[in-house]
Amino acid sequence: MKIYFAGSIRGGRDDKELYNSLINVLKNFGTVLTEHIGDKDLSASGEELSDTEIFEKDIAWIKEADVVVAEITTVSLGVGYELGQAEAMKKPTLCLYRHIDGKRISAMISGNSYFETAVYSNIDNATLIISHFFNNLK
Ligand code: 6K6
Repeated sequence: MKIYFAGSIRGGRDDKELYNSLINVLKNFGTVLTEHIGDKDLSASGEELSDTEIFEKDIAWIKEADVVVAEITTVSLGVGYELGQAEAMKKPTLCLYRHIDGKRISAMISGNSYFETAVYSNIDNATLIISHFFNNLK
């Protein structure tokens, strides 16, 4: 099972430790192609690859992946784009987010029945949601 994990980079790195915890949970279900998303040393702008190389590599990884899991609490244009690509490539896709007072996730995600979206509040209930997602894959 190859898993593409998506999380904000230039959209903001406030949740990077959470991404790392989610990636560790996901590793129980397969190979995470995008472990760097949880890298605590990755700054929002400091990157070694050109933007074209990043784009081409990530699109190839989405194609290669069996499933896509995204943490969407921190709004990210890149994650939104990846979700659109995941839908176009018919990849089973789980979107996880945390409730934040006064904030709502985009209707383009919550209003799209293609995506499985779930609210979580800590790594334990995120783990249950992730297990349920993998156990119910067709
Ligand atoms: C090097 C090491 C770690 O990251 C880098 C370089 N940057 C990126 N590398 C890989 N994927 C990236 C990078 N920047 C953005 N992305 C992709 O877009 C990721 O797969 C994320 O899910 C998403 C984040 O988009 P923004 O708009 O928040 O940057």
